[in-house]
Amino acid sequence: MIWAPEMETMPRKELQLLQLRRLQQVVQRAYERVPFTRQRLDQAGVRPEHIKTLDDLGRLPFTRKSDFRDTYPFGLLTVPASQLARIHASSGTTGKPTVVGYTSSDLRVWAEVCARCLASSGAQPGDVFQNAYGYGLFTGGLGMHYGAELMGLVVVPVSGGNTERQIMLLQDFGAKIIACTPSYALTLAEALDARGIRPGSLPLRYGVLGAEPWTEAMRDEIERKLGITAVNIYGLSEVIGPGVSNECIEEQNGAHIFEDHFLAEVINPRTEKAVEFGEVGELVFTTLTKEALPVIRYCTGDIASLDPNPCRCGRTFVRMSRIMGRTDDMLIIRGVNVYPTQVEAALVGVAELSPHYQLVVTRQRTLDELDVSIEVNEGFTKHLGGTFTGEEAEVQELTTRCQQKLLGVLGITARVTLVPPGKLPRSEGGKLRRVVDQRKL
Ligand code: DLL
Repeated sequence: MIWAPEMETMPRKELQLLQLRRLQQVVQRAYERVPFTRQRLDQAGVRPEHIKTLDDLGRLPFTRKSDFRDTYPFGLLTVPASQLARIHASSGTTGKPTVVGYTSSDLRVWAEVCARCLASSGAQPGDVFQNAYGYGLFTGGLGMHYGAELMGLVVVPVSGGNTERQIMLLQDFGAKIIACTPSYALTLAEALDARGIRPGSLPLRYGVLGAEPWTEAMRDEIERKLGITAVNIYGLSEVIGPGVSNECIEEQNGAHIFEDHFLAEVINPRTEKAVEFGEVGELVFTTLTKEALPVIRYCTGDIASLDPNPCRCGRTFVRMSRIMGRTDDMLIIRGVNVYPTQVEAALVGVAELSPHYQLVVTRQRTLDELDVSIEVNEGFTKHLGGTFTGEEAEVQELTTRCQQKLLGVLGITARVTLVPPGKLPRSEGGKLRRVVDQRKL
């Protein structure tokens, strides 16, 4: 279902007028109230009244993660901290977290976009919704919680982790829709399997999965193992949290960006110029309705492309591709750009393997080495008589096959290690870190 049809199916021309009006207001507000932003605009020689068309967006300076760090904790707010209704924070790469604040009006907008996400993921008012995103400073849990309440779902606020209890609640409360990270969805699938619970025996039908990168191959695994339709939800704290975009169940092919609230651009991160629709680059967002913390041209570090083609679901909002990687988790190995998701796309789905893998990058003197560990599945272990040691001819053959696949996709040779089922780290409820770059340590 479409939660807000008057917005989500608005003709593009009308939408652009709305966006322009909101953009003008937001730039004005930030310029008047945030000394940091005023200084940035002054330096760039732009004043709010210069924004006459949507194309003038390109004249505004970018905002970056480092700007949050430099103004920690409240320097980017348009209101005194005493006027906030809530504060969230996400872990920064170094030391201090990235802090984001919301007024009560912001919380209403946030609930609205999260309600839209749930509706486009298959939820109907009255459905039981198991919310397995972490509650707390992380935006996932509370963001989805209020969206779900707004749309009339029956919320089970279980938060992340505690798989035993998750399963009991899935069985006893009969959630039809679940929200969690894709890696945690796999953890749940495995736990159900280990207890001999057939997914078909549960009322669970839909998954709203995101907060970390995943691939189509991973979607296939999750859908098959949990017996659900899984869609991708995207968002980030600096822009609002979950609810920036969400796939529709009709197409499951790109997440509609809620463009009445968030203006999207894709730029080439080197030249900082906008790229064409369909071309891959860095996602940049400008918030159009946020009060406490409007962000202007926030460079997300997330790599994706935009698709303006009409969608079967009827929404007129552009769709963004999956996040193909990040400008900063992009590994450069022997001069070649490598994204962990490329490894996932190459190996997940190989019949003998399970979807659990880890990348370790090391440097022997001057040469970078990429080690990819991936688990074989139970079937393969059984086929070897249950004694997986890594030395059999079949193991050698499979290793070589994986190496060749990786070479084909990455263009570099990786060392592949097949490991027995259950040996690699699992998501314990939140985002899973799949890359260990020992070159930096
Ligand atoms: O992860 C918000 C969120 C919660 C999104 C629940 C979806 C569901 P942060 O902790 O600030 O916020 O992390 C934001 O996570 O810049 C991306 O790199 C990554 N990310 C979020 N969603 C996706 C996704 C939340 N669907 C950062 N695919 C973003 C790939 C994602 N990466």
